[in-house]
Amino acid sequence: MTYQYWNPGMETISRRGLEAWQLEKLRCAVRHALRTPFYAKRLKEAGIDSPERIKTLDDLRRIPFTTKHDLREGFPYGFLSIPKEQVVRLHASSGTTGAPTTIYFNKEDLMRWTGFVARSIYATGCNRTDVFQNMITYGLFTGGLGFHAGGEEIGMLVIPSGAGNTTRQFRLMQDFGTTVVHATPSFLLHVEAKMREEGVTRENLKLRKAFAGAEPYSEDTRKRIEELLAIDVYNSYGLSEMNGPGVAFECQCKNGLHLWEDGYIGEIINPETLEPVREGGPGELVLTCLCREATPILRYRTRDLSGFYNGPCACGRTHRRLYRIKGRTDDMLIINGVNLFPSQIEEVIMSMKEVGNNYLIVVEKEGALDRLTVQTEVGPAVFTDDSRVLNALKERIRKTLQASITINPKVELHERGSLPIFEGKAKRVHDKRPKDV
Ligand code: DLL
Repeated sequence: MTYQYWNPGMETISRRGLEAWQLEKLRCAVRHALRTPFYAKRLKEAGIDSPERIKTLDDLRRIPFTTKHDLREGFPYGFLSIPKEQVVRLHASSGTTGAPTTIYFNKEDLMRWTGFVARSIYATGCNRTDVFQNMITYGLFTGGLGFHAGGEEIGMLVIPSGAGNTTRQFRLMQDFGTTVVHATPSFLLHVEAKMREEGVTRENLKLRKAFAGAEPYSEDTRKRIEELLAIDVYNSYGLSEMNGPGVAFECQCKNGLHLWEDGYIGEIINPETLEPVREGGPGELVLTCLCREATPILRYRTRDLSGFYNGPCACGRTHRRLYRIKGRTDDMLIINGVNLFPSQIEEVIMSMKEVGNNYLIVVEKEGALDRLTVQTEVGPAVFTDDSRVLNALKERIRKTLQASITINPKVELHERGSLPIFEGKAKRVHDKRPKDV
């Protein structure tokens, strides 16, 4: 296979060259950080009162971590390093789990971010002849405008369709010959189910590729979407605190996500001891943004669980690859003392062919104990007059889950299309246990 690079010099730079670049950019980031109310205090307390205190990349570890809590405390301007008149855009988290957090950009910040998204899209083999339908939420969420700008930078025809409304999405795909889409993996699974319902066949479409991200999903989910839609699916990782999408992305080898290390420094730590994890992980990903002036963020604890692959990638890029994100440390459920990530349940469900694309995880209190219920959709063939078919499948799913997660779940089977649909990030876990227990 031949590989194409958007920025060949930077994507294949030697590790030494990359580290020299990172050191220079880290000093710039510290210079900008010292101009913000938050870091002026935090960095000086840590003895870093000027960028010159950063002598080597190892000095990064002298910088204290930044958390979501810090960002909330700093709302609205505690992390702003430039005069407000120079800010040209802001993005914000929804604030559904607390006070909102806001990231500001100046013009150059936006250009740099766009460059990383363009580089990511190009790494999957797309070019200016592609027609790109951006089926994700526009607005304060970074997925819409971030991908939009990256696609335009490459010269693709970008259709800003936004999330939802599958009927209109299909019409746009057919009218304009869409070759690439971007969506959450859960919306892509829903698209496939809707295609069947609306009689749209793969042959009616020119679709070849999809970028799927913004939420965790398993390798089996990727395979399922690829098989059902006959396309290539590329994993896309990012977070608003680090601009948005375009932080790490899969290349055509689909074997880990290249972290764009000229824009972001990645570390993997043990979330309990906060010490670095050897051999690349697994552990919590910590990121330092090297490519934004308006809102510098240093050593941000993402809460995302990942790690680095060893060794080079066949594509020739020298930027290290992250494992598929398994989940967030704060997503972990403790069920009767056993730790469980929702992704472990998804892995089992998606590996069973007869189980549908949608599922929910419900946790309740039953007396003193926790009760886990997995609700999942199955095809019409199971709902016959003979309840033995249904019960046999239910039992098989239960046993397979129990063997994998060591918890005995209750399994409920639902008809296709009856569980809630998610246009944005899926909310698959309903933890109904009282919060103070
Ligand atoms: O989700 C940015 C984005 C937009 C990424 C479009 C990819 C595509 P936030 O809303 O701030 O930003 O959410 C960031 O989503 O910390 C992860 O927990 C999760 N996440 C994002 N991408 C992935 C992925 C955007 N590929 C949070 N796999 C992150 C697993 C992901 N989790």
